[in-house]
Amino acid sequence: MKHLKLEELDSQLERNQLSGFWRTRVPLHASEAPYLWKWEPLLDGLLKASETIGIEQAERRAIRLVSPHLPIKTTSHTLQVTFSIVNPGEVAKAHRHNMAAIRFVVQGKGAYTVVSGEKFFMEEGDLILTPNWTWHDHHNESEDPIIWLDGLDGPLIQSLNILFFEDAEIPEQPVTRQTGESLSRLGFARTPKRDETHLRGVPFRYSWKDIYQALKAMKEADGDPFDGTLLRYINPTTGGSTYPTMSCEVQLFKAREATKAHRHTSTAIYHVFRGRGRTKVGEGYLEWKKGDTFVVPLWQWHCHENLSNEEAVLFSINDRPVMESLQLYREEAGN
Ligand code: GTQ
Ligand code: FE2
Repeated sequence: MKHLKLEELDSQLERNQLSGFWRTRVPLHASEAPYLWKWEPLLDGLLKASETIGIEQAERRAIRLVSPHLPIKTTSHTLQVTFSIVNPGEVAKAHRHNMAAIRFVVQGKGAYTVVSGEKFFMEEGDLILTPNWTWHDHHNESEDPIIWLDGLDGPLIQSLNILFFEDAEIPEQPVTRQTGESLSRLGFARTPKRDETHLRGVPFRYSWKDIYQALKAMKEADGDPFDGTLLRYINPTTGGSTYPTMSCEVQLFKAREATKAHRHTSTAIYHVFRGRGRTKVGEGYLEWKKGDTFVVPLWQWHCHENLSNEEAVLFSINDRPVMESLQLYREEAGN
């Protein structure tokens, strides 16, 4: 038998859409650099956009946080954070998509989002859920602009090539439920009726007043050595994570509190709701204060420190539910 040269073999395989394992190696996990977006240029951009871009001109008047360390324009490889501004009198028209989204209110009050026929009013610090495939439109009938953080599992959904999106036929969906109905129906007790769509997460509002009261009450107990006083926003119908793709969390650090380092296979994006401090990621520090947003990529050692004598509060979203459901979640404590 004629001895085939390696190059000839490779090109013969290539012509037939085949590839020998000796040619390429599958890339292993590559550690990714963290990044922090400061509040001032973001706020400036939002205020300028609110003057120059009509709400009808863009689907949403939102500004994306783009990591310089990723091949696509997104905040992390699984999660996206954008900030939206809605002026008094404006309506951001109804649509739905199979990305799950959250709104965390940063500035303003009295606006509302309609999700699946229910109005959810927005005050600073409130968290409002629009689960995958729920209709949602935003309204501002207050006197002042409102700004909120949008968190989405968009990059994950895109990477699975399963992103679907629909505009509603009418710009404002009809309001068919009482305000507060979801809290009454799901927040305290539940009938045993099964509705599989609840597994995707439920339209819901977690009021800052209630969350802050819970944080205050917990603060007296010992905090977590890695996370301070931390709350997870659970799906009230399952007791599980906010969404199957995303967990929302909030944590409080007491004056000068410093946490121990750990690392895990989930990626988190943090928004500074109150206070100032720093987070050590790998060998570097991200210095943060109110309004800043930062990403801690997976498997990076990190620890937090409150640098003031006031309390500090971080709101965050992460993809831990994805890693857990795929049996890929792993965590290590530092020294
Ligand atoms: O408000 O519905 O920032 O669908 C990105 C996609 C906001 C929204 C974003 C969205 C929305
Ligand atoms: Fe949306």
